[in-house]
Amino acid sequence: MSDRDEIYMRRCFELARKGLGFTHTNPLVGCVIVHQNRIIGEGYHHEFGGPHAEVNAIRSVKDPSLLAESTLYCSLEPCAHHGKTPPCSMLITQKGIGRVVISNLDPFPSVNGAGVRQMEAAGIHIESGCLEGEGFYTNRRFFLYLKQKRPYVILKWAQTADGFMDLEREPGDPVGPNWIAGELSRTLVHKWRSEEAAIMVGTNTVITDNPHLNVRRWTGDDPVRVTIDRNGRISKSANILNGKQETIVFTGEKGYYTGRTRRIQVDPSYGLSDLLEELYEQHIISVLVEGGARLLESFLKEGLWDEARVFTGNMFFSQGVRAPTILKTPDDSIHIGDTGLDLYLNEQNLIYK
Ligand code: AOF
Ligand code: ZN
Repeated sequence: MSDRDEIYMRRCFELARKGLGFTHTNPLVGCVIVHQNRIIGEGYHHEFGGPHAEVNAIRSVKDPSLLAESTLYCSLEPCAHHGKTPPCSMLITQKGIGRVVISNLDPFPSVNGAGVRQMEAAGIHIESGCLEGEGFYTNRRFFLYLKQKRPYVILKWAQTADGFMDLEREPGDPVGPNWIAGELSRTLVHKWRSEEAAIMVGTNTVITDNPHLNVRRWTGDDPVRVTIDRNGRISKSANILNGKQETIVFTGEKGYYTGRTRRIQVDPSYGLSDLLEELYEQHIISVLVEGGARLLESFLKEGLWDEARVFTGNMFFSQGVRAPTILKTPDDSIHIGDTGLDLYLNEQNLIYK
């Protein structure tokens, strides 16, 4: 594999990421077709159920007679199964494409190497494993969901410079949520909400903040709202129960859940891993956990997290609700205006095997 191959594969990842928030539970896939070192076609998977990246890339080529002398780059192994669309491996073979470079094999059980085998049997030269670490990172939600049978878990919180997440507040307190991070960070959080399949907060956060948990400062789909209300403490008039958005409530109480607000029965022994298993059953590929402190701590304690995004503002509270701590150095640190943003990856879960 050459440096050139890596350049084109990076373009595939760039294209793939355009689908973030729209393709779940399918992967993010980008595809580039190159003829004599010139890109003659590009495509990506835009939305769940839509054409695959390879189909879009092949369709975009103006002169199909060049395909036989071209290389097709794809961030994921072309599929070999008849799903919602016919197999891409067959299309590539029919078009007479001579060389295919891929990053990762597709862990989806009905593909998983079959795409490569089919194309090889047709005489296509295949090279796989090009930038496979980056490919895995691009599709980390998809890989983890299929292999661990649970959603990819992203923890998010904002803390003061002295490590507090909030002041001690009571329900209905006129103070309202103390937004610690800046305006731009709030917008970024709405973008993140649009990128994940679900968003989750604990009972106390619903009671004290009465959040809507929708996408307002960005465009895109609202995530499925998820909360736990073991003993039915959440008021029926809470925004989260307004039926305007798909919502799942894990509760021991029966009653008022109808339409887009679904209830999942829990008993006292029900833990976070049970909850994640159930979300997997509900086809939820990823979840953004936005608080409160206790829920975030539980995910951290049980090692049931894959990524954490922590804002640090400039203010000092001196007292209040302590923010969780992660005992490792951040994998990346940037500034969003005057707010710090640290990114932590849980390497234990993010190993490409
Ligand atoms: C995609 N987009 O670009 C590629 C995919 O139900 P289907 O027919 O859309 O098939 C979905 C599976 O196909 C998906 O889980 C993945 O394994 C494979 N490849 N899927 O949605 C793409 N290349
Ligand atoms: Zn396909």
